[in-house]
Amino acid sequence: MAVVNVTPDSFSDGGAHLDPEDALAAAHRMILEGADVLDLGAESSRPGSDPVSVDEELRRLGRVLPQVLELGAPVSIDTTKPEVAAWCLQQGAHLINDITGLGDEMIDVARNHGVPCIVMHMSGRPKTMQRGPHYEDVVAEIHDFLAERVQRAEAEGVQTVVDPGFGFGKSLRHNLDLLRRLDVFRDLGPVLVGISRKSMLGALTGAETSTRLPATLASSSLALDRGASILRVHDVAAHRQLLQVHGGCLGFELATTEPARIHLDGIEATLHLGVPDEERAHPQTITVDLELEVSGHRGAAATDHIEKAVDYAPIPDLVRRTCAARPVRLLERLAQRIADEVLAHTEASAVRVRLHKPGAANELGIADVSYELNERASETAPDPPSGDPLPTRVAAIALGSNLGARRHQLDAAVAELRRLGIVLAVSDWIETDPEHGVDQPRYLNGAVTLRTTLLPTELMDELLTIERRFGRRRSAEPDVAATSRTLDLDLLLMDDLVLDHDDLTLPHPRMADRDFVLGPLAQIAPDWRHPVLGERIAGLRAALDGAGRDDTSHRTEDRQGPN
Ligand code: HH2
Repeated sequence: MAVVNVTPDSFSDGGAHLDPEDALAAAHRMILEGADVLDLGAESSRPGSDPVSVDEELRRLGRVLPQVLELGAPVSIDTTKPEVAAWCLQQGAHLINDITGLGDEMIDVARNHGVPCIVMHMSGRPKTMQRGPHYEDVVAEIHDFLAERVQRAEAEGVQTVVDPGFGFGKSLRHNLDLLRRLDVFRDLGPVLVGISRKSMLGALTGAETSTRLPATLASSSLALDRGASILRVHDVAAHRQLLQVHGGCLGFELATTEPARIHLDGIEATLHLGVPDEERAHPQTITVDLELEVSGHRGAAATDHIEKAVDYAPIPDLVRRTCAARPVRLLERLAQRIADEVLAHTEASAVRVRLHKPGAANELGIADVSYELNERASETAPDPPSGDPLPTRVAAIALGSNLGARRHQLDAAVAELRRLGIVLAVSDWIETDPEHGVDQPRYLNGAVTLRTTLLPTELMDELLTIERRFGRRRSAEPDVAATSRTLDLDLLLMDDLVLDHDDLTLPHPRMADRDFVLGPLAQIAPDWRHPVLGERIAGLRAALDGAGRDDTSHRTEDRQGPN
């Protein structure tokens, strides 16, 4: 769980995210770094802090919550006020984090919206809580308090996560007792721990708030060992690494000596196959069965986290593309190509490829001829890779965004494009006015050239998937077409291909009229010739300039890093 404080006075990052754009950028960065939940708070609870009014808390949250929700990650609201929680849940927030131990009114709000709650223990209130805190048995007393609140919430059908509340009305000794005996709380359900950068770490190490990451990681690791399920942290990337080591270690404990096997049976692929030329001239369909030997499953077995599982979803497409890439005479050669591609593009340590060619030998009374090949990665991954490489094409892609954390969305989209091939060049991000003077926020635009083995329609599908991941809805409806967008990706050119399919036209039909497309593209591919107009991109740009483009609407926003 990543902390996003839109406060001027939080103890660890006071004011850093008060500006909505900064908060949004931080939230987006944390999601990319691997945060599962964002905890959005607008009232500091540091010792000695003053409470804020409902109106002020709502004002701070209202400036960021809708945009943060659009990022698509679950959002928790760190608030003590039922009115604030209710408003945020109406907007679409997903859970409540109440540091005051979930009063009955807050339980009602959670029940009415059907959301879970984090119930935290605090002794007193932030203003005075650190003045001589006292317990007979800190662990037992806090356990009893949380048990009572959990029972009350459960009676109303509200799910809970418990949190002993490190630093909230506790001395260093109390905090350390709670951490050492954290496993006591596990009978109450999932346990959340928020020690990140807190003063108990300063008391132990003498480190200032901003340099407490090593101490935080040590405490997070202890908490995980004692059964914590959720870590509330400021430094997401560092904790992602910590969890990877933790999960890997657990997985190693669970490891068996045998690798796991994944079977993908019945992948149908169309290709030109056969020894006689006339047989190869016609497309035919074969069936491919794969068995992959993998060892990367252990993290998934240990943690139940999807991102630790072996991702087999792209493999059928890889097989189909390999089959379709070029004609082949023998099943033996085709099986070798498939094995090479699968081993090069997956973490499999070995692959068994079985090819079925139904009806191949009907005249011999054989219904199905199959050929099987076993390859291990070490044997089949010579450097450079064996086999003929898949053919590649260079694509030009336009990027645009006028909603949310524009820069970060565009940077993240470029990172996604790198998964699809080799990004050859990235233009500057250029700020532009919306097309046709539509009343919308201004855009950031740019362009990328990408070398890829994907076919044009496959690349187009990937671009649409990336857009959807960033929350973009495409529609033929004019009002939707004219709405703002978190991310817009347009396939402009692919080599010198000219296509006019139902769902894809190349070159992009309106690229030559759009300065926000030609401007960035002319920076990175000035000599690329438009395959229909026959003119260089730089020439098309100059022609638009001549037609009276409004230069004042453009300014260079930022230079991309090394490509
Ligand atoms: N700690 C803080 C705030 N909210 N919620 C839970 N459930 N558990 C915690 O330990 C916890 C919390 C304090 O940290 P931070 O938000 O960084 O500072 P501030 O309260 O000063 O904004």
